[in-house]
Amino acid sequence: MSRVGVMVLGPAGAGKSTFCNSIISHMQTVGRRAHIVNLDPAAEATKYEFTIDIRDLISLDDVMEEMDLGPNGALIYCFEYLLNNLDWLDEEIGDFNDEYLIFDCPGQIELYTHIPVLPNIVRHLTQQLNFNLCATYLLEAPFVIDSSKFFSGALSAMSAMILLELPHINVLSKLDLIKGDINKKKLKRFLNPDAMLLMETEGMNQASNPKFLKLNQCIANLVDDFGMVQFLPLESNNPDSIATILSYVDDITQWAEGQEQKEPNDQIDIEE
Ligand SMILES: Nc1nc2c(ncn2[C@@H]2O[C@H](COP(=O)(O)OP(=O)(O)O)[C@@H](O)[C@H]2O)c(=O)[nH]1
Ligand SMILES: [Mg+2]
Repeated sequence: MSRVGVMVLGPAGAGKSTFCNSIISHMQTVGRRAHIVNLDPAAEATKYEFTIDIRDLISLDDVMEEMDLGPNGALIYCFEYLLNNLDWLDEEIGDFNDEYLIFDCPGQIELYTHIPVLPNIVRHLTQQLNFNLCATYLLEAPFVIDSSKFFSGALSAMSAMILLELPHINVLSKLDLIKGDINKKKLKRFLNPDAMLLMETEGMNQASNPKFLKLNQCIANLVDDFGMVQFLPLESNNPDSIATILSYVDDITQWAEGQEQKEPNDQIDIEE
């Protein structure tokens, strides 16, 4: 029995739900069966229906009203409730063998760090339900091509990678919003970046406060050492971009043994 899935992670607004829809639409065109599992209790309606939906177990609005909590407190409550009722998830997932499950996750970082609910759910899926999972972590390209934000984004991706202990693919989303050859060239440097070079070329060695220089260098070293510096480009409405990312996910989850990966950077058109 093989169960395969992809966790779609990243900050709120990074394009996770849109990406989930693009994956399922692509899979349907190539004749593969896939389902979206919505783990975001605050999700809005999307084009494709959720096959499994945390909102059938617990609703964020109900929790906010009944427990008199704000949205973040209520979100944490919802996840703690899910953790205490994992048999609900087991039952919902039930017989989805040999079909792809796409887990659309909420973006709040506290679900990884303050109380490790997402890591616990991931552990349950991999250890109890025998899932082969791959994590995709989305960061918005227009945000990340500013080098100081690149490092903070890379750190958030790294903390998800460390806490979830899953094979991990970093994705730069909303590539279509990067306009002009200068920005596109800049983007290429961030897809496969040399952290130390970025420090120098982006002026981070001349931080306004010299006290931060050492901190900046340590962060660049850390990003470099972890070797998690590659990002795949994503344009949600471009089928080639979805196919490329899926080829990596398939490779990691061993969906299709021996499948050749496409070269991601070929997608960016730059007139030299
Ligand atoms: N231009 C552009 N906009 C996108 C893309 N992906 C998502 N968006 C937009 O970004 C916003 C947030 O997307 P959503 O998928 O809801 O983000 P989530 O909070 O991470 O699930 C929505 O307005 C989307 O239409 C993309 O590839 N390109
Ligand atoms: Mg969403």
